[in-house]
Amino acid sequence: MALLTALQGGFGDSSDALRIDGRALSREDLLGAATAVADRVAGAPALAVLARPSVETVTAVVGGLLAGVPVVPLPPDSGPKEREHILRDSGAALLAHAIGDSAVGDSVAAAAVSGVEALPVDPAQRSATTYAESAGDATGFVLYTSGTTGAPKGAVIRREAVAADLDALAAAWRWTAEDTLVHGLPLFHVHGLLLGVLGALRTGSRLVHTGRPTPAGYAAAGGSLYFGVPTVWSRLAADPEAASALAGARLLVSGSAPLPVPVFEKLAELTGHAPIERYGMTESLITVSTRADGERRPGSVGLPLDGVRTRLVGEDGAPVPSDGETVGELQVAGPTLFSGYLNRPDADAEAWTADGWFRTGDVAVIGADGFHRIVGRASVDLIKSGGYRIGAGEVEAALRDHPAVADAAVVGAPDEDLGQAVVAYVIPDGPVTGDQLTAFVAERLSVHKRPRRVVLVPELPRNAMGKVLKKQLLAESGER
Ligand code: MLC
Ligand code: AMP
Repeated sequence: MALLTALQGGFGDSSDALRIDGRALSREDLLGAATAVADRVAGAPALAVLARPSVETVTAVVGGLLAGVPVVPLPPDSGPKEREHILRDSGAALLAHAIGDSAVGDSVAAAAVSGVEALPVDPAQRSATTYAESAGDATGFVLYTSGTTGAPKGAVIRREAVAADLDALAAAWRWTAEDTLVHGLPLFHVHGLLLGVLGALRTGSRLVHTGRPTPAGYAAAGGSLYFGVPTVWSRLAADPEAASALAGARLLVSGSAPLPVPVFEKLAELTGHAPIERYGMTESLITVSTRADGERRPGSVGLPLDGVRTRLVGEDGAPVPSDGETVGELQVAGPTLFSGYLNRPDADAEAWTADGWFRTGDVAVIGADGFHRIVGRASVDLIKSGGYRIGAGEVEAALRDHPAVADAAVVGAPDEDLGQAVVAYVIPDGPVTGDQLTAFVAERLSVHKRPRRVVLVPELPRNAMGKVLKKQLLAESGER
C-alpha cells in the first residue's frame, strides 16, 4: 500500500488541501510537483532537504519518498558545524531548497564542502511519471537527534514504521479526511513533519501550517485537529481570546514534552476541550497516547498505541510492577520503532536490550489501568526546551571550542515558557561575556541550542571523582 495513501489515491482533493504559511496547493498539484522532484533524485543515496516551513519543503520530501530515496531534513537554522555533520554522515548527494531562498547560501556552501549538489525546487513544475511503491522496510527518513554527548545521531526510520504510527494515531484520535489539521511546528522532526505533514497526506485531512505556532495563527486557522508542543499550548492558554477561537475544534493534541497540569486545565477551561497528550521519540515515533473516545487525564500520556508494547525496568534491569507508584525506565517495542542509528553501532548497543526492546531513557510509572505517566528523563544531560531535544554535551563542546573558555557545564533549568531553558555555567580563561559566548554557540549549532543564560563562575561543583554535580547546578539555576 502506498505510504501517502490519500495523496496518491487522489480522493477528495481541493485547491487548498495544503496551505503552508499562506501558500496553497491541491494534492494533485503537490503530486505533480513532487513527481518532478522524484524524476531528478531517483537513484540518489539520500536527499537532504533544507526544511523551512514551506510548500517547497513538502514538495521535496514527498518527491524523495515517491522516488524511494531516503529523506534527510536539515534544520534551516543549524550552524555550519551541525549542517556539515548531517550532510556528511547521511551520505546525502543532493540538498533540496526553495528557489531564491536568501539564506540558502550557507547551506550550499556547507554542501559544497561535503560534495553535495544543490537542488532548487519549483512547486510549479509537473511530472506524471509513475514510481513503484518502495518496500516497507526501505528507509523513509534519516532524522538527526541529539544524544547526551557528541554530534546528533541519524535515526534510520523505515517507511512501514511511519505508516504503522500514522494508522495507530488515526485510530486513537479518530483522525479522518473530514479533519482540517492545523499546526505551525518545524518540518524537520517527527512532530511537525511525520505527523503534521505525512499524517495529512495519508489520512486525507486538509493541512493548514501557520508558519510559526503562534496563538493568533492557530486562532485564525479554523481547524478541527490542532497539534502543538507544550510551549505553544501554554502561550495559547495565556491568550484567552485566541484560545476561545479553538472552541469549535474537535481535538487539541499536545506532545514532545510534558504538558504541565495547570496548562492542561487552563486550556480545557478556555476552549472547552481537555487536550489529548501523547508521548514519543524520534527513535520510536509516537508510542503512547490518550484516545479521542477515552479518558484524558491531566499529567498522563495514556495507553500504548495499537501494536505497541511497553514495560518498566528497574536499575537492575529487572521488570518493575505497573502499580501506579513504582518508577522504572520505560522500554518500548513494536512496529513503529526505528532500525538503528546510522554509522553508530556504539549508540545502537546502548539503545537496545538483548531481547530487542528500545531503552527510551525516560522514567515512567504505569498504573494498574495501563495509563502511563512520564516522570522525567534518566539523564540530566538530555534537555527538552520548547519541545526541542538538546544534548548538554554538544553545547558544552561548542563552548569549550572558544579560546576564552576553560570549562563549561550545561543544564536544563526549569522554565515556565519552555519547560527547560539551556543554562551554561562557564569557567572563563580570559576576558569574555555571556553574550559573546551565546553568539559563538549560535554560529555553530541551531538557534534553540544556544544558552538562554550564561553564568561565569570561578569553578564548577564536582564530586570526588571530578564529575560535575549537575543536580547542584540545577538547584542553583532554579534560585535565580
Ligand atoms: C532563541 N532566540 C534567542 C535565543 N534562543 N535569542 C537569543 N538568545 C537565545 N538563546 C531567538 C529566536 O531565534 C527567536 O528569534 C526569538 O528568540 C524567540 O525564540 P523562542 O523563545 O525560541 O520562541 P519561538 O521561536 O517562538 O520558539 C518557541 C517554539 C519553538 C515553541 C515555537 O521552540 C518550537 O517551534 N518548538 C517545536 C519543537 C518541536 O517541534 N519538537 C518536536 C520534536 S519531535 P526570531 O528573530 O526568530 O523571532 C518529538 C517527538 C514527539 O519530540 O514526541 O513529538
Ligand atoms: P525527540 O526525540 O525530540 O522526539 O524527544 C523525545 C523525548 O521527548 C522523549 O524521550 C521524552 O523525554 C520527551 N517527550 C515527548 N513527549 C512527551 C510527553 N508527552 N511527556 C513527557 N515527555 C515527552
